[in-house]
Amino acid sequence: MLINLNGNLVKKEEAVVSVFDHGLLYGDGVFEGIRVYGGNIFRLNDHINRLFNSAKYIMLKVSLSKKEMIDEVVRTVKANNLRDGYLRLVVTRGPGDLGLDPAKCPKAFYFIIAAGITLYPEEYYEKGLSIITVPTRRNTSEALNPQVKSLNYLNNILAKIEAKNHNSLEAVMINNEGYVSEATGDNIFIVKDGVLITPSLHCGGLNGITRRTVLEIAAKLKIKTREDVMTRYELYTADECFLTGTAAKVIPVVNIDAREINGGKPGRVTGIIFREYMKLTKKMGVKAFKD
Ligand code: PXG
Repeated sequence: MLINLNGNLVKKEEAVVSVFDHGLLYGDGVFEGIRVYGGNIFRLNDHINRLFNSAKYIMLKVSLSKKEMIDEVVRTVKANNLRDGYLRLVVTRGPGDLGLDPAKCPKAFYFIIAAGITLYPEEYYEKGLSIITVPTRRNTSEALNPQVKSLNYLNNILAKIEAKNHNSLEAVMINNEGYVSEATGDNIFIVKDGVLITPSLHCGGLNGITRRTVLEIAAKLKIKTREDVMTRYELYTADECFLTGTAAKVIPVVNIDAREINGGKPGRVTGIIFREYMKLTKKMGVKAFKD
């Protein structure tokens, strides 16, 4: 496995970062999780745009242009001959003296890992997940905007821990107003009376690329969609529910806080969306290989 460390392809053992990197010391940095399907880097341009927006929000100057970053991602995929897998693209504030001030870090640092990832065991794509809502609230937009994919994921990690403490694989996070925002690393959708509904972005969910793709698929299939506020009531009384994310793809949810959804079985619309999504994964994006 070769890791791209600031433009140099190095062996895994040599891929190390400084203990003075503010990405490590303060979670000061941004990242993207990207998938490769059959040599196609799925929606790479969208990921790069989101990365640069996250960087802009935290006033982090990426040392490459968007185009150069895309080229580095492609180069890393090729060097690893990665036809199917997962990419983790990280930009940190870089090494600098101790102290919060980002001005202590003269130059941002980046690395790209090309590897595999499984978020949920395969069986759950067939039988669906049982999930719970947790006490930890999603960060408010005015504290740390959830649109920013920063290296500071403790808000989500705490929710994940709470879920696992209750033997649940995933948590639904509620915002401070009591509205559903998202899962810890996935967006959430429900189907109610034939309408596909997902929380509006101002409720505190990431503007997920899988979420966007699912909304586009629904539009194409003439399935009605709505982005709206949603409480636990809407979750509990949904006809279907599923989560979306780069790592998770589209995964059915069949139980929320001990309320069965669709009699405990993955729903029909969920299945349709999943299959359409999988078709698109090999089409939309940047092809890393010529064949
Ligand atoms: N919400 C949050 C908080 C996320 O981190 C999503 C939603 C889904 O967004 P995309 O663009 O992927 O549809 C994410 C993305 C991991 C991992 O390592 C997490 C994500 C993506 C890839 C890997 O757990 N989260």
